[in-house]
Amino acid sequence: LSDSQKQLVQQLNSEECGQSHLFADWPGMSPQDRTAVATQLEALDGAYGNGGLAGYVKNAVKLLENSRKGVNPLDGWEPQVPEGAAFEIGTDKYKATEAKGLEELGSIGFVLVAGGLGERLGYNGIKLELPTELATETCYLNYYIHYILSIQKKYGKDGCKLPLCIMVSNDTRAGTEALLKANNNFGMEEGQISIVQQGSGVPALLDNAAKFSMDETTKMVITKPHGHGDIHELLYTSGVAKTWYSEKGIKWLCFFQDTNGLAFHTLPLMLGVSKELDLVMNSLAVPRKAKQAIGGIAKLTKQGSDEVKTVNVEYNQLDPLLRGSGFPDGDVNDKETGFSPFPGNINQLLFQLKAYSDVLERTKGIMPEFVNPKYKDEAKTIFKKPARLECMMQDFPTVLSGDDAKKVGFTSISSDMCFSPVKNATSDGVGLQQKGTAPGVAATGEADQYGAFKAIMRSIGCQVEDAAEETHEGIKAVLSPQVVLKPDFVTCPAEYSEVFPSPDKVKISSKSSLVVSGPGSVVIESLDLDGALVIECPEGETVTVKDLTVKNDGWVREAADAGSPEYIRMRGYRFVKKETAKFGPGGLT
Ligand code: GDU
Repeated sequence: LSDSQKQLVQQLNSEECGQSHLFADWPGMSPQDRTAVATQLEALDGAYGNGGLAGYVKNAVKLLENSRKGVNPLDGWEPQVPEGAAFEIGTDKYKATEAKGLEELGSIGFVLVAGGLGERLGYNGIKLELPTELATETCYLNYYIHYILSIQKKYGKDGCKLPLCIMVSNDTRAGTEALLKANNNFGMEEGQISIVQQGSGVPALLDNAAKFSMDETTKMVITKPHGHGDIHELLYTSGVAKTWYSEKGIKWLCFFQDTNGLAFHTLPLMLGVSKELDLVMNSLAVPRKAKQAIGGIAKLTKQGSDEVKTVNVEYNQLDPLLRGSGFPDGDVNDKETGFSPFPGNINQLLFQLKAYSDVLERTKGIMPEFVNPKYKDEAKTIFKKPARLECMMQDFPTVLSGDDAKKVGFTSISSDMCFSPVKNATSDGVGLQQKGTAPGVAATGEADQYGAFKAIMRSIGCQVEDAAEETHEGIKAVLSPQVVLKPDFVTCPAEYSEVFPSPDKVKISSKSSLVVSGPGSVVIESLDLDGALVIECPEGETVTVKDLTVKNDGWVREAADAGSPEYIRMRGYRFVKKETAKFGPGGLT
């Protein structure tokens, strides 16, 4: 062992750290096996920024003790519904705020958290490679990058490259890198993407003394993920936040998740709100159904003081907090609105980069942690399965201080405009849908993307019919017509009036499919569509659609079978493209 490894072993072996069980079998082990364990411990020690493994034990013992005693970290805080800005698509208020945000769109950096395994979804690959919808089969990573490149071209200063940082984990790194490589970074330049990796997790804990769980055969420590809150520490240690601010002229930071195909329609709106209200941190929020697995944003006031913070209360903590503070029914819907009074956090966050980066310099990006052990006994001394400390990225307001702590708010809009993740296995989604909660499955993620494009088109006056709901694998969704407007055609509602200058002359029937992409300039003046139409325009060219009527057999759906690929089986249907009209600079083909 190296000297540093010997020191670490000694430290962990000490009574204070209480990990001697890890080394009990060392006398009989080969030097190679011992080195392997010591190397793992050293890596875990280095990866835990909040004091190495000794710090981890100390923090865990404290949090486990609080959990055993039933101490609620939010005890003594009174929740209230916070103030924020709520919007509806198509209103003047929406347009005015979005217009303010558009001015900032060219100075934004993007952070994609994609280290999660997606256990609830049960998909075998990385989630970023999943198709967002079946009309074009564009995968999530392609969609995100294509969007960033499109706003860079439209709103960036000459030669600017809007940066993207992707947080991966041990589970997702290889898949993410392979996907980027196979597709030449989907058009981004090499230096434009930074990849940061979460540690390989933190030790799983067996008991209240924070004894590490160990694999009996290899004698290695068993680890579990530490949560998406790691992103802040990584943006600090990698220097990404600081470099983007000081060298790349980036002013805003947008955090988003791995499978939300509606992530960006409302980005300029959010930017407008941040600018107007001078928000250091702005969370995109949606009306939340009680008990839905999204946190509630709450304004908390410390009893007997004027200390106030606006923060996400995670879905498992909201009910006990409410019950303990004057809301005896806990997390329930408001009878009038049918929604929880607390806006739902969808973890799409927008920060002022300067303030954010300054906080990182002060805190090194360390987030508060929590532990959630499930106990077997009443005395709360035996765990059903090993626990671990976790942290969440939306907890950032807890490390803000002074004036910054007051500059936290949210932008709320109905979820069909901004949020439809693919997180759940179809069978679980069926149950959620029956309860009236968004199922978060592949089919609804797809339907909602078409739905958002259609809603924005309707908001400016286009005539877009909707077909009846279809049911596949027990999930109900409106899958037709399919409308996909690529970001090199339009990136946000403000642009729709430019590309549809006479919206009342655009008619799309319920059995239609419309896919429009640039990168050249496309304007749709008048169109009567009853079938499938794909409009494409190469760079430097122009396409004007005028007096065009298209009627054909279009695209239909057929049931998936056992031989279909996994991304099709999770939907239960596939597309059969019977007939497609194509329109380009030369007209109809
Ligand atoms: N992720 C990581 N590393 C991790 C865990 C997760 O990068 O260790 C990433 C995932 O890849 C994903 C994002 O973080 O992109 C969110 O992860 P989950 O989907 O597992 O998160 P949850 O559904 O548990 O909850 C989070 C927030 C909620 C709510 C919800 C909305 O904690 O408050 O906003 O997302 O989707």
